[in-house]
Amino acid sequence: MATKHFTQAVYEQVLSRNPGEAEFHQAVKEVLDSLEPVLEKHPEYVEAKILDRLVEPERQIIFRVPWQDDSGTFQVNRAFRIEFNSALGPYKGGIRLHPSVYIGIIKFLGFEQVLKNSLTGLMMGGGKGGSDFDPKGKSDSEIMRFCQSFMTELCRHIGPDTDVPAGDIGTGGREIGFMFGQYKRIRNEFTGVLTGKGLDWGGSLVRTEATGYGLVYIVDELLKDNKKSFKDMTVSISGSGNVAIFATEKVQQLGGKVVTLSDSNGYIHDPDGIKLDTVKQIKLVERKRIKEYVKIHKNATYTEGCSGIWNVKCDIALPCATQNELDKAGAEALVKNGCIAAGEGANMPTTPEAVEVFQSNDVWFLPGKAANAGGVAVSGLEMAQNSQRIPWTFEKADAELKSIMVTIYKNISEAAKEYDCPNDFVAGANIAGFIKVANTMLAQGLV
Ligand code: NDP
Ligand code: 2IT
Repeated sequence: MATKHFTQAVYEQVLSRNPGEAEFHQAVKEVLDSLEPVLEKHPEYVEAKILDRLVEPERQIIFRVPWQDDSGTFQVNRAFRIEFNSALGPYKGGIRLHPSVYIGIIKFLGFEQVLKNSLTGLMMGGGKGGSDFDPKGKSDSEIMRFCQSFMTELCRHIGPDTDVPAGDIGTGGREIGFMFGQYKRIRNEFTGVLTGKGLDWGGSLVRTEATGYGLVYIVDELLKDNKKSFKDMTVSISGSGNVAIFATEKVQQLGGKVVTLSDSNGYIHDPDGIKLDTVKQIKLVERKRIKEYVKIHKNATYTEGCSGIWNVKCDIALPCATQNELDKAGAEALVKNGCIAAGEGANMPTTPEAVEVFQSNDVWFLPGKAANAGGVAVSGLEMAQNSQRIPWTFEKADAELKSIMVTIYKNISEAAKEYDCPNDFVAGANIAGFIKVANTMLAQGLV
């Protein structure tokens, strides 16, 4: 089939142009596989080389970040900003600070972000940034000096109408504050150049909670569509950062019971239901490890290592830590224990083999670019409030978030039905996200 040959050629080009970037290859392959039937129906996309252009970032910036640690020693990190696609608006996407960061991770995240941002219905292109800097164990002063040096270089490439970074793994409110301060100082501008800002200086209510809440809103919509709800559901969540904490909060508000959380060292299981106040104190206030939890709640257990978390019996699984954390064995264990749905709070936490296990066992599976879009959606609302110079109430931002997540569910379900794969939300999200970007790229000419 001609179009099959066409996506194969695009994929081969991606492999040869981006050697060794396994996560980027994985993200592209999943999308290209979903788009075969779309290309059959739309030869104009093939002719205009939309896919060839979509997989090649518009701009890739790699830079050095020198900084001084508390002992006076000079340190050097490597940082990236990939400005992937600006068809729908300024580049938009988070900054990841984690020792595993290299260009393949940032490209995969930037590529996902293009389609995710399209799904939100807001005017945002896609981008992503980050560094191999490890914030763990660093003092506030070290974090500040790193963030200032990082922004000293990045500030020349970004702007409120050009590229608007935000948080991701390792980048939260503290880091955004230091980065914003340095941008303002160098550029002499107080603008909405970053999202996830503090509430006193241009941040949006609900942005902190948005990714976790949005994840639960979209899974709730899926459940309602199938005459079910979170009430009395047992939910397994991985991670214990921003996304995991606020997903837990919303599940609990809707009457579900969250029984697990984790970090990169291991996981906790509390059969009585996670006590979120304890988790917030350990993670957000003390910045300690999740295993501290079992010192306080004696019925809970801590297990070293992460993969066993998916052996805990649950109705719904929400992986909220990092890429490829839920593999085939994990998915098989979830299926065996009667899990009915999985939603990705993290970006690409489920391996392709695990997705296959879910789909072939009729476990509803919501992919990250739809399920975790609530974070960037409220970032888009923060940009709107910054432009208006008027903050919205919590209720207004939360209602907008909910409405965006419900609309995403509707759009991806309809796309899946239109392309004869009902309930394949991976295909639905890729197709619905892609079509808007593709039509816009056609309209904007060869750029
Ligand atoms: P945080 O830094 O707040 O938390 C990350 C959590 O994941 C921590 O518990 C961390 O444990 C764990 N984790 C990180 N790396 C690994 C690893 N290699 N193996 C096991 N666990 C790991 O980040 P967020 O909660 O913001 O992000 C979590 C995921 O959600 C990421 O995939 C991110 O891209 C995605 N996401 C985030 C959004 C946001 O608005 N923040 C929006 C959309 C998606 P440890 O402390 O041990 O490192
Ligand atoms: O992966 C993501 O969508 C994010 N880390 C949030 C990006 C943003 O710009 O809010």
